Amino acid sequence: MSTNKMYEIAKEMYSKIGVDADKVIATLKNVPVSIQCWQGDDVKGFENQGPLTGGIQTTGNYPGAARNIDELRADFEKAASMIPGKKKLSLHAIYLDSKGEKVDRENLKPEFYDSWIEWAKKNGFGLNLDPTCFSHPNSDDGFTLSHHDEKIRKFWINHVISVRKIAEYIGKQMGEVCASNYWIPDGFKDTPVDRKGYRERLEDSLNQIFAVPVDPKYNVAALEGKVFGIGAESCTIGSNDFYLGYCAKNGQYLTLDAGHFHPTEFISDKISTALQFTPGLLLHVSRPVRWDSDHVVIFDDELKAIAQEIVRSGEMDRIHIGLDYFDASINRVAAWVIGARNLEKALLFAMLEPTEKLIEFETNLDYTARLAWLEELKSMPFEAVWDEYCRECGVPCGMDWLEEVKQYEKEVLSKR
Ligand code: RNT
Ligand code: ZN
Repeated sequence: MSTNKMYEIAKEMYSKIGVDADKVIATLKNVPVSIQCWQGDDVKGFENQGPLTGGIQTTGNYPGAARNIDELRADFEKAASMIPGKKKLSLHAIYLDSKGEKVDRENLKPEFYDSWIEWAKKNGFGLNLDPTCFSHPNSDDGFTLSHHDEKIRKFWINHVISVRKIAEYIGKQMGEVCASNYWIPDGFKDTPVDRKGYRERLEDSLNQIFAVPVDPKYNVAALEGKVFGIGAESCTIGSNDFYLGYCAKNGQYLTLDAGHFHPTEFISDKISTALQFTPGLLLHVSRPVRWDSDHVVIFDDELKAIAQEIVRSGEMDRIHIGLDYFDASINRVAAWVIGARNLEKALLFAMLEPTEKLIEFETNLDYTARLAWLEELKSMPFEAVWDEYCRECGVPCGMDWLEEVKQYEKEVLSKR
């Protein structure tokens, strides 16, 4: 049966349960999703050749990683041509284009990002920019914004402030908000004594950073907590509690990364709380496997639950949806495509839900009907709507994209 016919039937079935599939497709097309640039080169960036630090790790040695800006851009363009929907690229400060100029992270200049702006505009992508508080000699002992050494702490405050201004500049150039995720890796390998002192200094650093005004139309910053990192197993200064408190008190955005909690804790359950007490959220949709392993996002129950919470909240404009994973054990372009398509799929799946009807069951204490319907929805003809969405976005349907990636690998990636 042709895709069109299948879609027509699916549409009718969804309309019987009160869901307008055409409308869902039209809405989803305009929901921006951020894709992490760092999947393309194993979080190396273009500032120096130092090791990846901060307690995160990319594992695998699949050939073909991008080695420079041109390769990273070409790879991302390839991936983006297979991902439906409105895309933003999330950059880290270390992906700057300084054209050989030696870089001082304390004083990054907006012009280092001009070529990204030009490229993004040409390709119809949005841009986000994060400060990089890792992979630098000044973070080698594991501390940045909470450091007891005032000189080092000041260095990192200045770095984040310079990125804050550049992010606002990018937002102005792009004519839309540039979101910044602040992830501060600071933590202790072994049990610390002065947790209080480190947390107070982190708070003070953030206060100094947020004292520098930016236009929220062009930049918002979100704070990302974490339970532990490699080499920082005993205490993370910027825990989720710390940031939830900070954001609620100071009116800042909170970041929830799916890999940053204890293995039986899920961010899908945290979205509604965070939305209630903060101005908004940034999501790092990721997939932890036993630890914060940053596996490629798959279409699993938690991904669906995250998407349902986003959609059911009715607050999409307060949520910056982004991906965060880096798998170096498979083709990196495919990693982008698989994870981003899955996130789009999960959003579509969630948007095809008759939420009001389900809420009505719940309110009437008819949990039987609620359960029956939630189960029934899983076998509705969702795939036909997904294919139609891909078709309308001009990206491959079904598995057609894989051949393209294989071809790209043969012609481009394997020659690196
Ligand atoms: C690390 C955080 C952080 C990074 C990126 C590179 O645990 O998740 O978001 O993955 O900033
Ligand atoms: Zn993250």
